Amino acid sequence: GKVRAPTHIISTISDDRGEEPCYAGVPMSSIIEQGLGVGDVISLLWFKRSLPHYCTRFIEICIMLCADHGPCVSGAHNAIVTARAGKDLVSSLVSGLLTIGPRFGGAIDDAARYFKDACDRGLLPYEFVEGMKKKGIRVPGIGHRIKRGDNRDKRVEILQLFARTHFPSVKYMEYAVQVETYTLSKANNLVLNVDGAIGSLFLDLLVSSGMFSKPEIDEIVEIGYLNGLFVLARSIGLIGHTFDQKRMKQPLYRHPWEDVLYTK
Ligand code: Q5B
Repeated sequence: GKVRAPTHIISTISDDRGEEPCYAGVPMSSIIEQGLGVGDVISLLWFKRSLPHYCTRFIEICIMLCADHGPCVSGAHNAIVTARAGKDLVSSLVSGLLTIGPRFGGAIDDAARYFKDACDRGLLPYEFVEGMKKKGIRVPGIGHRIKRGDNRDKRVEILQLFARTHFPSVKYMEYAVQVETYTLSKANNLVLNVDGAIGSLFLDLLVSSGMFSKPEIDEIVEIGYLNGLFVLARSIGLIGHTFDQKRMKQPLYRHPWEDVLYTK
């Protein structure tokens, strides 16, 4: 009989061989005809399943809220400087994206990992925070450069309100809020930030939607899908900043001497 030559690539999320592309088995035309949105497309291509509307709406809200946070944050600053050096769109975009990491926007996966572990082990918030301090690890999802206990992040409030209204359970978010109550008692800048809100709430979505088995949830948290939300969202803003600089024909950026401490 015929023997199938071994393939070099295995792919399980999309197929372009038929009349139209399919995402996780769902034809493109069906996605459009049903009036689905980008949250549904992310569900199909990242999670390989259709999710209930409140889940896809939550994904879309995360994308909208994280699309930009002004020109002064690390990613936008890099994109602006790169665009002003005359580089192309892709170079400016990736220059901004490369700043996303444990301090800036890329703390979502670690927030989910640490909040899940601490909550599942039944650690009291102070035990968790003090344990992290002993290990010399900053609590991911806690702390912000400009947000404070008396100047909360509106994005966090919007996400929390949506989840409290639509999610079957917000157990992990409530744990993160208890952690924030404790960290705020130590310093006013140690608020639950947007990374921590998304990390804890996505755990709630995974666990309470009933759409994922426990091994699947553990795998998602272990692989780290959630920083992808910030990367995807902030790309929108970084592209916007690049166009903005090019539209204004901004010259090469040079940082002013006065703003550098030259020392020996
Ligand atoms: N301390 C975010 O720090 C920041 C602590 C902490 C325990 C903590 C810091 C941090 C964890 C990572 C995280 C996501 C670097 C942030 C984002 C998107 C964004 C950005 C935007 C957007 C800020 C002062 C004192 C020190 C520290 C202690 C600080 N954080 N202790 N756990 N988590 N967080 N990142 O202001 O005793 O004086 O030595 O690493 O979740 O990126 O808008 O800007 O949309 O673009 O530089 O929102 O919190 O504070 O370093 O001067 O620390 O607080 O140990 O204590 P800062 P520092 P001490 S959201």
